Amino acid sequence: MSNTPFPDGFLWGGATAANQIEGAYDEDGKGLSVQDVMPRGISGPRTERPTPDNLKLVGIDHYHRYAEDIALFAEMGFGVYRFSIAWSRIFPNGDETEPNEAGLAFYDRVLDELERHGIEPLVTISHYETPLHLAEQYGGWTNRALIGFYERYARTLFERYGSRVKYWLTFNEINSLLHAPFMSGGIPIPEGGVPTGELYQAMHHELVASARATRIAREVAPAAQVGCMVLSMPIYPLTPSPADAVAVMDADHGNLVYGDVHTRGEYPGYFLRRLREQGISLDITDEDRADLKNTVDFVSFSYYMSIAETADPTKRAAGEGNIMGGVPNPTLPASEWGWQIDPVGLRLVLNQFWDRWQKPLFIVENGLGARDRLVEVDGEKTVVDDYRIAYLNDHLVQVGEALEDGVDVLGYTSWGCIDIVSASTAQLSKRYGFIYVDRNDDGSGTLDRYRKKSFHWYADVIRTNGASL
Ligand code: BGP
Repeated sequence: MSNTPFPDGFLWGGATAANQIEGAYDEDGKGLSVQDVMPRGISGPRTERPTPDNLKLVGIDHYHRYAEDIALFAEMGFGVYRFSIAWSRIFPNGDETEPNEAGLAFYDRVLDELERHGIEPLVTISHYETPLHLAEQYGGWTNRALIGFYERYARTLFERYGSRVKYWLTFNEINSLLHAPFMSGGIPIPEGGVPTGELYQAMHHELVASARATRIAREVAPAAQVGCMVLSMPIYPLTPSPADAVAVMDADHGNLVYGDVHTRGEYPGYFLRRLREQGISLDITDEDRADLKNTVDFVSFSYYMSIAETADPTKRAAGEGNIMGGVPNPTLPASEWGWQIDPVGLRLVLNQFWDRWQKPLFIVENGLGARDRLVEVDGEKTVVDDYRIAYLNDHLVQVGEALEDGVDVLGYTSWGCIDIVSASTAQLSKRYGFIYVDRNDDGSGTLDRYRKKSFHWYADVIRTNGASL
């Protein structure tokens, strides 16, 4: 009996996103993305064009330091590394017919380094990085034309990298679109907000695009495993009243419909009722319905926190900067940003997704954002991040419980395996990494990298395949 529930071949690693790590926002022909005009993340207004206070313009300069960073990931023993390809590096405006070769060549170099170190790539095709031109000229994903642009982009990636990349994710947190239309769907937000019907139509376009990419992958890169990626958040009833249980079911349905469509190939009845009750009729063609039948090989998700729900909306509040609202759970502690810490919730959501979809699962984001302090220990600069070790250890123990429950889990990529710019706050002070990066919210710093205490802890976890937890 091995002394760990983690199976041989379990994929241990870390995750990042192009817009939060690379910088070089206009280098080698890259076009602007919606992120380049979001200097405050989802916590503040967009700007017309990039402003110097937008930390993502430089990020942590991974565009030039990728070899050094990947060598550090290899030092921890990563078996897999999740990263996104910046759509506007490949198609600067998004609607061109020919790709930007310099953009493609950059990711060739990243894949070369990963191969050198024997690290499996896990590629996110679209991670909140819609080309700004598609947002401004077409209205983002509310426009059906984006399906064709995304198809061309995905086909280009599968043709170029299909023999080197096995694991693909179509959209990052595809279920965030209704909550963050500009960041997630490239949808410009007018004064009165985006009409709900247009948001649901945009959601439909993304689901069709995801399914078409899955079909293209099967044609062009037969060895590829294509997954959807959703933001998971277990929802507990604030009281045992049936009304609160119904409130939980309704909130859960708002999240689960994306995984349902990706695994069943059609819209579930509860979703069609939701549209009917709001008087929304979607433009769904017969071709769309056929496309949606191209279901995924696995389901991946991010997990940070759980939330409570109640039939009494006056009790609603949300953690600062998190995409999904909800009601604070009085039984749980919270991070500095109000994200409630619930390791057991990860076991619950693994069981819920496995029971519901019976598809292999991949945890592609989990981590603790914190204000780390760089100190010197035995002459070395480091961060004594026992709080992050505790958070990750507790969550990984629960992954082990879910494996004992019989859940099929492919792997785990901790979010922000190196300090990068936060999506919600667009700051660097909300740090997640096993590696500290010397860059501050005012843009100052040397960009030097330093191993935190968690760097060595995680290397042990990987070396022992979880036995050291
Ligand atoms: C998820 C995004 C990631 C990452 C993560 C942490 O929603 O997929 O891009 O940013 O949130 O959130 P934050 O960076 O806002 O702390």
